[in-house]
Amino acid sequence: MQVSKEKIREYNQYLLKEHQRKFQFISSGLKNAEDILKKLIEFQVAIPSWALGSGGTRFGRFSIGGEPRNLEEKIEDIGLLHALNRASGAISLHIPWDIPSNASDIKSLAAQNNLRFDAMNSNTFQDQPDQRLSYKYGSMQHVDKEVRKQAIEHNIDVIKYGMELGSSSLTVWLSDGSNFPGQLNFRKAFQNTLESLKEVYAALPEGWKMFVEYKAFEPNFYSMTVGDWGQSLLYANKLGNKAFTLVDLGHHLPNTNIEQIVSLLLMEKKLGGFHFNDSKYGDDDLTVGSIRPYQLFLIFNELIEGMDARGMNHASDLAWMIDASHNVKDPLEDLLQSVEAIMIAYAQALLVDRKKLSELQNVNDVVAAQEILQSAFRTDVRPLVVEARLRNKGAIDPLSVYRNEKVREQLIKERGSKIVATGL
Ligand code: LRH
Ligand code: MN
Repeated sequence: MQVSKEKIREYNQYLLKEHQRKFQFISSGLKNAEDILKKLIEFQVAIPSWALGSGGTRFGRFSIGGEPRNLEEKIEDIGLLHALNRASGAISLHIPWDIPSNASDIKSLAAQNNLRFDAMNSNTFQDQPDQRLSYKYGSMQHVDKEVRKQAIEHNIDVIKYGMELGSSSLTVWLSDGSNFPGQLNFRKAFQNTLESLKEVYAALPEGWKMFVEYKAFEPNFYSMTVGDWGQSLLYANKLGNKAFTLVDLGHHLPNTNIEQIVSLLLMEKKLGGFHFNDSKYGDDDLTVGSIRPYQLFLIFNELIEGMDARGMNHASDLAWMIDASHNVKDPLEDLLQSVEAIMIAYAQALLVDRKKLSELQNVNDVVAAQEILQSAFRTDVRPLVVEARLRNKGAIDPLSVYRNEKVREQLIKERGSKIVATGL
């Protein structure tokens, strides 16, 4: 289902005056409004192909209806999101959930929807029906060389799909680990995993990157073989300069200072990208910014500080991806909210007077330094985010257009109410 530019312009008419009043108010108080707008317009977030249907937990899954039945419909749904917010211009595929039936058709359909392919994701955390060897006791860590070989070959296949689609990076998240003391030799598990990753790394085409995603627990609950940023950095350093760490916000132990991790990984030139979501307890995969918006702002604050210190391009030098699961919300509404939260946190962090902050840090003026950050976080930057979207031919209020156009109802009519999309 599509929402045309004309339709979006019509909806914007009603909200334009009020937006211009608010935009005038905030931009008149800013020296760098145009620079911030330019950065917001360029900033694109990749949408996970596995999060376009209703998610679930082991306790249950509640269908929303109208879920995409194939990769083509997933691309259309993301195309719709992008038409509304003009900040969702990329799709991150998960193999084998999204094997492209015909890569060139899929590539042109994505282009028609102004979408590019971001990182490809491999899957050695499930056994596929036609799979020879099981990943029950892990994949790249496995004591059996044949199982490791199977996992390596799968990742190389994923790279091939990505090359056909124009992707240029591979995310490797390994569910490998152990549930009980004594089950695993940690050192051998690390070395098996490193040897396996080296074979995948060797298969990376020119210009490709590998992202090593870490996770503290689940589905293993005693040890994870890529369990934290330190272990991921160890792998990335031992693999080479095409390998980087990937920070999924939900993959940390409670109260972890993620913004400090981000700052140090950037300093080490080993931060590859993000899986944005939010959580209160574990890997809850909730809407971005819905639980800890200040943490999200602090992460963007460190990102801008670190990226500007190295002259990096905010929009293209790191991989910006969402990784969420929608148990009670309409997946498309949830993703619209998540992209909005990311743009707001980025805009707030762009307000920070870094020169002043550094001067105050150099004289240990703790109160004034904190006030610099909190006044940026307490600034309503939504008119800046809306103006960037408007200049990008998007909707002033994507969620209300989505609802007024009765998109979900239409999708249910078109696709039925019982469809279960591939993914989590
Ligand atoms: C693991 C993870 C990983 C994906 C999966 C869908 O928790 O974050 O990034 O492969 O979710
Ligand atoms: Mn993830």
